[in-house]
Amino acid sequence: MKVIHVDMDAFYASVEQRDRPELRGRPVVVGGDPRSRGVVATASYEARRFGIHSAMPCREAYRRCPEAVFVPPRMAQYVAVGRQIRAIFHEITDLVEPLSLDEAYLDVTDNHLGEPLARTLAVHIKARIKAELDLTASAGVGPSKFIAKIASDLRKPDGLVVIPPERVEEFVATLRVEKFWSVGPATAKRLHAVGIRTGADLRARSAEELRALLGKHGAFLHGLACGKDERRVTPWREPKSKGSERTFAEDVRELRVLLESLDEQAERVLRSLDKLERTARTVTVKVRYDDFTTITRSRTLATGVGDARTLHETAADLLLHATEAATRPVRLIGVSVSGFVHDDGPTQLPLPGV
Ligand code: DCP
Ligand code: MG
Repeated sequence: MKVIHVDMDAFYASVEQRDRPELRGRPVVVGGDPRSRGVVATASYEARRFGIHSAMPCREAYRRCPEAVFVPPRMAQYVAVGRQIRAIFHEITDLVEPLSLDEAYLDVTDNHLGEPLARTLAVHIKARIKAELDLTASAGVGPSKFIAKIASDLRKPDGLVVIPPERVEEFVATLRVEKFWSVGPATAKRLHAVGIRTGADLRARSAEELRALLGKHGAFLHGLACGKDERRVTPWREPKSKGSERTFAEDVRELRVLLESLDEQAERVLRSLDKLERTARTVTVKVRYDDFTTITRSRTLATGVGDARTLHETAADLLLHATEAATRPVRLIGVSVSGFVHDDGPTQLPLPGV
């Protein structure tokens, strides 16, 4: 497997410096107001020299560098840039697994450019991000996700580190356990307590010994230390529908109760559609009667369902006119939407977790 991990440098701050040239070369802190209780989302590399970092209270950041420029985040802009970055990735391979707005794994073992050298692809991606978006990214190349991710972090900013398979062993040997995927402060502490500080220390122990110490996790870490990481790059797939359903504690005969439940569910479904930045044209109502017979009734609208009210009204209409709800007791009721249309233009790539 050939994996590239790409991570943008000081992402939010770099976008601000790009869009506001007067901020270039200056310490920039993206986050809350320095007088507020907010925390730092990220800091430009100029600000990091003062010891400012993500998750630090803004007040502390101000104390460390009063001349820093504090900028409120513009999420919509970062989402838009994240989408542009992702579009570049998708020109290389379909196997893109985003970890956040500014970070993704790419499995380039087979790629759309037919390029055998992952390093060449990483150079190409960085160059395109620079040329088209005027931003810098760091990339790591390796035979697994684990290696690629650590590599991308080694020479930030604007870094490129390639760890070929034959160098994995020595690379992992010198890694501190804190750097290992899945090792948080608590695990690190337990490992330190028994004298395990590096990948080499992990390898020197048997898988059984590590299992005795940390359970399954221990065996997994032993595998990582031996260069074993079988995790695939799994692209995020857009769901084909979004729905909600509710089983009642007791079968329901009153229409009012069914309609109230539909109302609640319509809200919920719309919220998840908003998250996906999608609207949908087909509304489906599902009803399960007291004898477990289950029916679905759908209607496709001319345009996308834009608000909870339209969704609720369509669902209620289906329930009243196309089902036997209320004349028969109902055990479960649900509403779902499908037939997604894009909110703003058909060329967008979906963004998970935003
Ligand atoms: N972020 C945040 N809060 C955090 C960490 C990150 O809001 N505690 C946001 C701001 C970052 C973005 O996510 O710009 C990406 O996070 P990274 O960890 O990749 O950090 P940066 O891209 O800012 O810097 P680096 O160059 O170290 O990757
Ligand atoms: Mg980053």
